[in-house]
Amino acid sequence: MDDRATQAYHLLEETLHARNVDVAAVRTALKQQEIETPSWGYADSGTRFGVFPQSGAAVTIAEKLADAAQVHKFTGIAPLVATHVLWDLPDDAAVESVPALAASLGVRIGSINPNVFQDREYWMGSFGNRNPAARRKAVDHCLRSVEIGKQLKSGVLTLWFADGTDYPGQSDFRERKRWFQDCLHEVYAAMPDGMTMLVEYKPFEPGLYHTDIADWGMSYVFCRNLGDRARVLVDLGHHLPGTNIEHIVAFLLDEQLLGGFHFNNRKYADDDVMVGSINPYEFFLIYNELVKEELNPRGNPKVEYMVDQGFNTKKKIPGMIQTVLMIQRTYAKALCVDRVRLAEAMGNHDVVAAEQCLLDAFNVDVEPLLRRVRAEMDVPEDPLAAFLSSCYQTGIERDRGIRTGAGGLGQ
Ligand code: AFD
Ligand code: MN
Ligand code: MN
Repeated sequence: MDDRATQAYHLLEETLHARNVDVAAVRTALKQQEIETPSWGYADSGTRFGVFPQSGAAVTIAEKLADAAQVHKFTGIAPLVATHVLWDLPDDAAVESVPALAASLGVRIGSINPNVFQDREYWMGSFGNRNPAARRKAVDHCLRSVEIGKQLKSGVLTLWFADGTDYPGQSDFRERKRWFQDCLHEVYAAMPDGMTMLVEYKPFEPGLYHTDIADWGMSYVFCRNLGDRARVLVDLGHHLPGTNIEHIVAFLLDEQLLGGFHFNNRKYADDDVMVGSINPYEFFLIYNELVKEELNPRGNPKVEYMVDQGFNTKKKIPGMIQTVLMIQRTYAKALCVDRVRLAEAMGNHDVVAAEQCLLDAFNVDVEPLLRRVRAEMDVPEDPLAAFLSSCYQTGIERDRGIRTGAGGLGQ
């Protein structure tokens, strides 16, 4: 760190000490942060109106791991990579190639994502399909995903279902609920003790009239009925406008059922744009609840911090670095809340002072703190600038060019 950066850090340290913040503990927490980036974020995905393949986009799992490893190399806090079974691990050879490859790149496999939403048989659903053969196919694919998780030493099976209906009368809600429960039970029973099932919810898309796991409550009920290794996955883009997500997060934490996140942000729908890019204060308020649990643990098991984003108009690796830095910055801000003053203000019903505690933390320029932490972690103080000045992006564009295949949505 140069002298100006050092001076800025010490000024910030003074401010935080005056706000009852244990700066040494904050630096430790920031160094322990681990974020999972998705393999599909490095490949071409697109929208339902088309895919615009990018030069250098990853196609194979080897390329996706290599690109993810760059994000970890420059940020130091993104060692985990989510895999999507059909897009990344289509055969045993691909699965067998992963452990050595990941180890050589300094990354680890995070969650395993089955895909029960693209094959022809799933036209009318997977676990919610009236046809038992379709349900059988979906369960078998999830059972294979559990086996892959064992092989890759993944402790997390993340389940998202596109199941739903387009019109009233198309299907019976309660019949589908029972098919889901039975199928989930079979997959849950096959998981080894060290594996956790995260059940994701989404109120809309692709089902136009209903989706079978539409909100946190439905996921909660399924998880409760399964056992203590099933927990709720909160995808930030999966809420209707106006939903208070930080309240849902707090409620799930209190129930010890918060399994993890798919970080992204939305302006209109499930846009999968960069987390915090549209509503950074909401993201801060979510992290405020997570930090409260960290400082005063009440039993919620380990939370998985997973990114679920695609990049159509951004270049993918720099876009993912921006995302990881946004998550790091937001976590740092939440760690800067003066919780002594906040508790006093709450106790006195002093609403202005209470809100001001959060606003003060949100408005802290944490960059001097992050630069100090990065220097101590021996990663670049400006990870994005460092990556952009490296030759990696030009290298993959030269070597890979524009291709199609193995991206999200089966490109
Ligand atoms: C889509 C779904 C859901 C899922 C993700 C990866 O909406 O968020 O987690 O694809 O399969 O974004
Ligand atoms: Mn998701
Ligand atoms: Mn989504």
